[in-house]
Formats: sequence, structure tokens, C-alpha cells
Amino acid sequence: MKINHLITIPVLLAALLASASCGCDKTAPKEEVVELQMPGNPFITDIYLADPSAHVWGDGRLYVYPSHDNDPPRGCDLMDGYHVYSTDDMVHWTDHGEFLHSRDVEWGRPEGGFMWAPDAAFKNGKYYYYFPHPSGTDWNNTWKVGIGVSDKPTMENLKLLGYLEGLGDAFSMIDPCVFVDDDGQAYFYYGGGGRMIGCKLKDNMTEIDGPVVTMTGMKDYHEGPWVFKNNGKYYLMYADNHQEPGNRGANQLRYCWSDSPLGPWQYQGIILTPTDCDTSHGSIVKYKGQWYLFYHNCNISHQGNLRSICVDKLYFNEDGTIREVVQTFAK
Ligand code: FUB
Repeated sequence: MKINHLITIPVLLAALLASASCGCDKTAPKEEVVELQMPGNPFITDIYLADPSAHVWGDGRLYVYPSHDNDPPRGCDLMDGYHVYSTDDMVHWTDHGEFLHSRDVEWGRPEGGFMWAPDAAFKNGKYYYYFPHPSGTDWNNTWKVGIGVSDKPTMENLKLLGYLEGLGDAFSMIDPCVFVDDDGQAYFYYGGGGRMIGCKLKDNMTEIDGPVVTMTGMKDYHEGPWVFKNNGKYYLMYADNHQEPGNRGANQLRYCWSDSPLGPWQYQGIILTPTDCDTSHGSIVKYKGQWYLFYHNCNISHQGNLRSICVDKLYFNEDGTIREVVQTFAK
């Protein structure tokens, strides 16, 4: 069949531009949901992993970038050796192997360990990796956020690029999270110890751009920020302290939303009640039309710092609020 390119190309371009410029096209046809089987939780059982950051990249696979709990643990001190996992069906997962260890980090803590919750981002054809790590023996006061870059989502041949400068107080500089908006602007967040910081990143993904802002509006914020967008709204999920009088327990995952990626945030509710771990930390991603929550529990080890990664389906209500996720277990 012959196609009139003079007419169809401008029409197609206009449609593409309209859908790319705004994540809130209410007239867009509903995306088809592919009903995938679930793997049963935890879904990686041969080593202990925590803090899963999940992303879907251009090759159509879903990638998970977790941290790694070494057995036996000493709190979270001995965490080291990052792996990447990927799938195209949620059931079969490929371990792409260890690609970064504290011994590779030349500015890092001499004794190693403390390779905590990482995140990854894609920009200008490259995959960027952000990891928190102390630069000194006094680990709690010497945190930095290291950066690496790779041509592959598996972080193969990762080239280390130093650390992000100008972030401020090294005390709570853990749990980096990077969100790239529809217009290509990247935002960087970090924050433990009850404080969360956000800022823009320059196009090179290795320098901050403009002021560093303290995020406000969260309820009982502790650590583990995860920012994403759905239908034009920005969402922030985080782990709470869960230590108010009369309401004490292990950490939960809560969320807020905002009309801006740097807040102010408005508190909305709880996404996940405590797992059996000392901590909680997760990510939310849409894959093949379905939203998923990634998180960790301790159902294999029954020890708070030997964690295992899990995934369950997540659903939005019509008004954009998120339904509490039902944790599922091994099949
Ligand atoms: O995994 C080490 C630390 O524990 C993370 O950075 C926190 O989010 C908590 O999960």
C-alpha cells in the first residue's frame, strides 16, 4: 500500500510531540496491560539483596539495581558488591553479576563496606549509576554519592566519575534517587536521618544545577526517597520512622504527591506496612502497562539486616491515590 508521506509524517510528528511534552494526555488511548505471572517473594533467593531500584529502559527489559547484604552481617556495615538483575516476564531473572565493589572506589572509605542503596538513570544514550558510600573511617559523617557511567544497562565496564559535589551535609547523604522528567530535565534526591534534599542535575548528569532544596510536606520522613510521575502528577515514596507514641513498629513505605518535582509535597498515605525487616526501601515502576512496587523483606533469613528483594502489583485509584499494596509470599 502506498502512503502519502507528505501528509502522514507531519501528522505523526504532531501527535508524537503532543504526547511527549506532557505526561497527562487524558485523551490518550488506555495502554494495554500485559498480565504477567508473578515470581513469588522473595524473587532472588541465592544471595541477600535490599533497596531495589527498578527501571524500564529502551530495550524493553525491566532492570533492578539493589544493594547487597553480605552474610554474616554487621548491621549494614559490611554491605558491598553491587549486582544488576533484569527480566522480560517477571518470573525469569538474569543476574548480570557484580560490577562494582568498594575496593574500586578510589575516594572511598579505606575499610570498605557501606555500599548502600543505589539508583540508576538513562540520559543522552548513557546509563548512570549513583551510589552512597563514605569517604572516611568515620562513616556516618563522611558520606558522598559516587557516580559511574556505562554504555549498558547492566553497568558493564562501569567508568567511575568521582562523586557529586555541592550537595551539602555529608551526615545524611544516603539513598540517592534520580528522576528524569518528560522534558529531559533530571532531578537528584537523597536523604536519610529524617531529612530529604532535592535539586536539578545538569545535562551531563554529574553536576548539580541551581539550589539544593530541603523537601517539605512529608509525614514522618525517615529515608529512601523514590520519585516518579503518573498522569502529570509527581509522586514521592519514602520509608517512615513509624515511632510515634501509640503507633510504633518497623518502617513503612508512605507517599506524597506534588505538582512540581521539587515539592512542596502533600502527604497522601501508606503504600506498604512493615515487612519483617529493620528497614523498608522501595521503588515503583510501570512495566507492560502494569504498575509494580519493589521492596525488601527478611523472609529467608529472619534477620533484620539480611534482606531479600520482592515485587508486587500496585494499583492507582481513579483520583490518583495509591492503594495499599498486598504483600505476597513464596509460591
Ligand atoms: O541498605 C542500607 C540502608 O538501609 C539503606 O540505605 C536504607 O534505605 C535502608 O534500607
